[in-house]
Amino acid sequence: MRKENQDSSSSERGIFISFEGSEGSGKTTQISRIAERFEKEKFEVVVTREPGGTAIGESIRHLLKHDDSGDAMFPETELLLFAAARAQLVREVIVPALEAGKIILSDRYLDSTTVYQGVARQISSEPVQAINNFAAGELMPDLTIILDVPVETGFSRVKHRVSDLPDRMELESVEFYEQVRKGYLLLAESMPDRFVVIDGTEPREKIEQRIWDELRLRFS
Ligand code: T5A
Repeated sequence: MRKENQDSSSSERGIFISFEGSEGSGKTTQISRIAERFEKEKFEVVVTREPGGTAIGESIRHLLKHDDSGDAMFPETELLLFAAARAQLVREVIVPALEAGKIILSDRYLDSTTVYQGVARQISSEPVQAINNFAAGELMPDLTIILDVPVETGFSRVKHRVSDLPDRMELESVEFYEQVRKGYLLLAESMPDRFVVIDGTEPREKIEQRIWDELRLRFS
């Protein structure tokens, strides 16, 4: 785990892996497959998601995605709500699990804010970074997997979902999601040590194997 002031000599600490990508890129699908793989190897795994993963975070998720009042939400409010959900998740779930030596698989983390609120909503990077760091308490993932798919592919996958209406974020334009995709790829390019970009258009099994190979390589 990369954390300010961490005791790097401890062999007990877990591993924190986040999954990123736009809607329908296959994060949830791969997280559940990778969790199963870890469990087969007798690791303790904690799967979580953003926004959400705690009672407070799930309430904020509802507000951000489904509540009618969301229609009047300003980008700055949105940024702070995502950060608030994260602040709770980090302290209530992620840090304790890491300290207990578990593997954390998180469906999104602070890079989502950098890309969605920073790049796509065009909030300037200074407040976005400062708020991200404050909420996360400087806790960064050991590895971030980006599942990259063309916007149309993600849209068509999400459209075929059994669930009913699109949520507030899913009503955004194609251009917005083009920015999201571009934002992720630029971020990965700027921090190749932490990020791995995987082609999310491949069959599920192939992507799973690619992720597993990467995890074995990095964390043997
Ligand atoms: N957000 C979030 C911000 O703006 N800022 C932030 O800081 C944070 C944390 C979260 C929303 O909030 C935004 C981003 C989002 O708009 P969410 O419901 O959690 O909302 O949305 P997503 O994380 O995008 O979840 P999705 O369910 O839409 O996408 P996934 O999890 O990437 O995709 P998944 O696995 O559910 O798969 C979608 C469909 O595709 C199929 C699956 O079976 C499923 O039907 N599929 C494949 N089909 C073909 N080939 C493959 N390889 C496939 N993999 C999966």
